[in-house]
Amino acid sequence: MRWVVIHTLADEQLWTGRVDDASDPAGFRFHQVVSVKELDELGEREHAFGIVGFASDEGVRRNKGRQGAAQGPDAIRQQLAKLPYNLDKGIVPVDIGNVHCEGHALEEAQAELGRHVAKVLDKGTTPIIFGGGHETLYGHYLGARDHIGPDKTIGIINIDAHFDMRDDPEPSSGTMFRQILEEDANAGYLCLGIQEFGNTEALFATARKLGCEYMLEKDIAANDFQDTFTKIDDFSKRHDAVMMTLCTDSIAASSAPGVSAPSPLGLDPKTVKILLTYVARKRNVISFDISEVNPLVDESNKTVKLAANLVAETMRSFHK
Ligand SMILES: [Mn+2]
Repeated sequence: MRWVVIHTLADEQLWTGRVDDASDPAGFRFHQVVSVKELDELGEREHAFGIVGFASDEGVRRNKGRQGAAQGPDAIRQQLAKLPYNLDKGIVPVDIGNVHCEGHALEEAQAELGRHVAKVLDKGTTPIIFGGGHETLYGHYLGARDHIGPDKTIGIINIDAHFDMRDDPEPSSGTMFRQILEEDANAGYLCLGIQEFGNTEALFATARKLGCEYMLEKDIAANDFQDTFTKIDDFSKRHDAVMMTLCTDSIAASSAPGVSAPSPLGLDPKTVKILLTYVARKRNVISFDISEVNPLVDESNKTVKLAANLVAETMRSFHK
């Protein structure tokens, strides 16, 4: 039988929370400004950001991880809803709902996510994608590539403990960057936060062979971030468009236990905030996804809360 890919409108009930002030925008929280719309209702440059959820952990299942990231998009919405809306009040975010991966139809769901992302970009709106396992990134990439066309160069900056370049025959949450670099001669890959004991020597060799640029977790914050910033500057300059993706398992397990594969020696969350906000300021950054938030294995919702805060910080920094 063939599984279908389903799109659902975001539940308005997710965008609720405390009301400090019902009329003064200075007192608003996210739930008071985010509107829920169908993709087809988006106007030209009507919204600064378009939130799209990818309710999938099929890639995590195929990669033999702990499933639950399909619950990520709605959990992140619920937490983000409660945060103060300390962003530009002019053009506000819109939520166009979730693309669901039903059954094992990952490739179809990624293609559908790509159609959503491309359409949001075509409307002059910045996609903010809530995963989903890190297989979200592949759908994100399809949409970004479709939007910019085949000839422009696209650079992907990934904050991750893992390369996600496995040589498995079936696409999963561990294969996306190998897929992209093998298929797309105009794509570049910069990975920040690699754990030495999170990847085999063979994966390091694959990364080097396919031209992946990377920085180890232990080197990111050294020299007051100057080496990292230089690397990001150089990488951004070499690509027409840049996409950004955060694999939440790059963050230390003490701060982000709610992921499929926790990193005991992962990055400090404040370091990740610095990386996200630095990259978001680049003029040619076009989109962002946060992946691998798994509410089912979280502790006291702290990974979900961290994710919502990182999303808000990233949105506030976009093109600033
Ligand atoms: Mn990853």
